[in-house]
Amino acid sequence: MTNPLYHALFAHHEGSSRVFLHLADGSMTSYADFLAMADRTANALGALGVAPGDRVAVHVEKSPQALALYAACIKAGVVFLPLNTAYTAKELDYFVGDSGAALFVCDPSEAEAMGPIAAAAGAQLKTLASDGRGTLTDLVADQPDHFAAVARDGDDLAALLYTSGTTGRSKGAMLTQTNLLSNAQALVDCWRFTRDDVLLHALPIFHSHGLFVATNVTLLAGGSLIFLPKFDLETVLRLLPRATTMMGVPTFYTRLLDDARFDAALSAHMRLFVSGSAPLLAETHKAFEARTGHRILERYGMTETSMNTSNPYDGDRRAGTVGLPLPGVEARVCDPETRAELAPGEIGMLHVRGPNVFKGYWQMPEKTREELQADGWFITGDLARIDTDGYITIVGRGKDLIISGGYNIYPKEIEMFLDDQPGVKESAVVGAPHPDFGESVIAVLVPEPGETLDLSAIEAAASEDLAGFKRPRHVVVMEALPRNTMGKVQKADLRAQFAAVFQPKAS
Ligand code: MLC
Ligand code: AMP
Repeated sequence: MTNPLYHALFAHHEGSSRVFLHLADGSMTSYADFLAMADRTANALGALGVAPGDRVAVHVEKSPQALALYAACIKAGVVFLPLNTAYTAKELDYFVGDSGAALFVCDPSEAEAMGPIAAAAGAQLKTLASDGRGTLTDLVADQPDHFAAVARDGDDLAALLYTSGTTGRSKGAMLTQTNLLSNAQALVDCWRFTRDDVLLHALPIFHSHGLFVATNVTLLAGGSLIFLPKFDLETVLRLLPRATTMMGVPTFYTRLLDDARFDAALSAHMRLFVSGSAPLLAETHKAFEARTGHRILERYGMTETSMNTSNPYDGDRRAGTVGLPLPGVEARVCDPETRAELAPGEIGMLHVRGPNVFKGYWQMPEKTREELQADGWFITGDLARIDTDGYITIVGRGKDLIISGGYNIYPKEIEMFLDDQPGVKESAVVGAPHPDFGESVIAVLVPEPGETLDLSAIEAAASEDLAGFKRPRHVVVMEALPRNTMGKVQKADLRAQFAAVFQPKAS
């Protein structure tokens, strides 16, 4: 009987009085207390009839209890399905239904709205608030402190993470115990994590970066987390002196650099800053080094693969590159059409293979076959170049995708929504450089002949249906979209036309 992921991440902390979580208010949670909470939560899952292999959909704010639910799912062999807190009821309806979740845990404030969604999917509904209260917690409180780990194979699912797609329909990436464990092991090694590390954790825990990278790495190494509800500049500046490491999306680093209080003295004791989820501009890398003396370590990953490449801990952290493949991970650049491997220095589609690569898309065998080849190579959708010394540079995207503040936005999904709005004949959605979010969303709308669009009604509908981070930040009405002779919309033209929309105006 074994459960490799539970054993590697959690079992060695059982009974340990060492601190695992430092909260913003100064309170702390020991490993022993955290694991007792996880065991009670696992018993609560059992009491609800949630069985190994079942999915638990989780739409809650970041809290120690929410993290304990993750640990409980791993221990109980239940598939953890975290959902972005920004998702609207309409978006959640799809995820809960598609995953066939046995249990849906949501914030108490949304319980009424989520009732019909859970009922339609045949899921039980429980609540958990950011302060740890809720109907799930009430049930957890009555449970015994011990739960025996459920046996799992490395190939069993540990988590299901939805990622949007170019067709507009989200796909559930199935991540196994081995996927998560092999990646955490590689990162602990490469980034030299130890039990002395204190990681400033301001990322959400519903995505790969905050959950599988920052949290799993810390658990495996036995360090602790300064566990913040979100990235709040004042809190980060206040608590940074207590940390040894930090992980973030590029927006974290540009926001820090925008504040003069962030200087060499404040980060003198830090050993590592890691960036990922979106391109870190070389100029940010350089400005960071000039201000603090630290060279940010940039790595590259995806929901489907966790982390693939990293700049080296020792050696050249090359600005503008994502470094070298992690141990056990292979990377190659191929012709997007023929899939023939290209020579070093040539730009093409990046493929990766290794124990980190997911098992496939939930109940989408065809989609899985399109992107995950039978020989294990996964087609990332990112355009890259591999230099002769092995360094990889992501030069663009072969997929139509906007990354805003580390969140992925697929234009197709927004276009499908906009095309359905009254008076809209067609639409095109493109990204443009944004000083805070890296990129942000522009919508171009074409009205039906003779129609005048009610933009405020469209905006109101968007706030009902689309998560806030996906909503267009700039809307333009045009008589027609630019098309080539084949009739294909020329998004590159639109991107060029609106490239400066979010840039600060010269005074
Ligand atoms: C929030 N808002 C955003 C946004 N985040 N808009 C665009 N892009 C974003 N990323 C909007 C909200 O809808 C709201 O709009 C307003 O900003 C204020 O919300 P907030 O929650 O107070 O925002 P803020 O705290 O400023 O959040 C920005 C952020 C956050 C960058 C700190 O988005 C964040 O933590 N991003 C990290 C994402 C992440 O973890 N990605 C990893 C994916 S895994 P309004 O209109 O309602 O006022 C992955 C694999 C890998 O990619 O390689 O790691
Ligand atoms: P997600 O689907 O949210 O996991 O996002 C994965 C995508 O984020 C990748 O396919 C890349 O396009 C992008 N990404 C992640 N890390 C980096 C990075 N360091 N540089 C450039 N793009 C990145």
